[in-house]
Amino acid sequence: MADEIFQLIRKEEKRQAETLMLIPSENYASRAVRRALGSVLTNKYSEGYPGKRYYQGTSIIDEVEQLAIDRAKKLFGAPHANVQPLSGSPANLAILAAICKVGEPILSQHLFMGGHLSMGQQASVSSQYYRAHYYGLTKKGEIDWKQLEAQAKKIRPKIIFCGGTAFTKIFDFARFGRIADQAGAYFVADISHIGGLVAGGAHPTPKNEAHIMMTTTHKTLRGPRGAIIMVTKKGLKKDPQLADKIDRAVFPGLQGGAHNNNIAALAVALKEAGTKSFKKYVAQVVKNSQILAEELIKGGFVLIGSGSQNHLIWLDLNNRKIDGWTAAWALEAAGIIVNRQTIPFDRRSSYYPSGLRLGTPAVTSQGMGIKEMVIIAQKIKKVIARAKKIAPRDIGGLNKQKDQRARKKFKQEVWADPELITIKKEVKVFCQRFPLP
Ligand code: DSN
Repeated sequence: MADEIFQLIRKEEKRQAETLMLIPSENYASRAVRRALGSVLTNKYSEGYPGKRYYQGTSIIDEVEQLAIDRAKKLFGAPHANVQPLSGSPANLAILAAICKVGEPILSQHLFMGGHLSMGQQASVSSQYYRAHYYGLTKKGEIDWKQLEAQAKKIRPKIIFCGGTAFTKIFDFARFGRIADQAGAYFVADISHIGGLVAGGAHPTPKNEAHIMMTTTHKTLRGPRGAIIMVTKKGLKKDPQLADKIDRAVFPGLQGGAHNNNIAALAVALKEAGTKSFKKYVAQVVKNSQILAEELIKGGFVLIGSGSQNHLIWLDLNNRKIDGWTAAWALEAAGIIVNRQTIPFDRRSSYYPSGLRLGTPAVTSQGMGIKEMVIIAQKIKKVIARAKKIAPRDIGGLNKQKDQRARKKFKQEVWADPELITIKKEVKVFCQRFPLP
């Protein structure tokens, strides 16, 4: 009998194949990427960088990492790339450590307005080491430029971050760059969500406006889990030592041995991302997201930003009289996987927020197009209407104990709802037409 873990992997394969993966930060890596991830490169220690290692036996690892670096530099048009960060949060911490002294001010998009924990949010260590200030979004889902400009003037941050986990518009990198320049700050563009779109030309690049670009590698870029920190020409002009500072902050500052199997898989993904078919793929991701957004609006949903200009759709469920937690569990029971998300000026908590976040990178990797987006929007509408009908009244009420009891009951019973079971079966048949890589 197979080991329990292999049985669980089989189960997860089945789950992924039979459900609609609409979490905007997830994707399906290619077989070639997964083959490199599962390779013998995981056996090797290689602290240091190509040509300067603290271990013997690293000549091949040097070639692998150099190839990943060269491909990253070429794809994103940056003179320096570090491919060792284990993920986005450690990458942002490395950037902070490279640029700021402990206690210096930084400025980033607020977590509840789509920002990311790692850029100085309260629950992250980054807020203990640096004096974090925030800007938000307007009700229309635009960057609140007035607030950002005022904050930048007032606090003179060392870094202005742009990017996070939820934003549905095209980033105006030039405006971020100008504000950072006027404040004497470094402009760090966290393009984790849109890394693949930038690489494939479906979103403008910040390479001329930012001093540093950071992207995770497993979202729209469709690689293994990890991150790349890139120093731009502008960054090197501001500080010729910036590339060295970043490298030293990653290793030995924060990390030890590089994850060589990941770096190899990243090199494979970067090659794939340079192809014509990847360009086509990211263009379709955006088209699909726009259509899905339009169909949801037609279905009566309110979208932050009134649509989608990238891969991400941000629903405000207030007019549906249901919260994001309840909607997300009902959708999962129907085989549709999304995640809950606070909305700008949310009156609820981040655990039980008012919104949902959806995205099209994964379903587009499966080969779905416009026709399928129309069907997905209809299914989402049906599920949320059903969830509203079957959710106990006490959910979201003022009585905390009753609320918790009602949520527990809902989470247990939602799987047995006949209407949701029927939709789940339909979703399974629908997904089988689009096999995973
Ligand atoms: N957790 C990621 C996301 O889902 O956007 C960000 O790190």
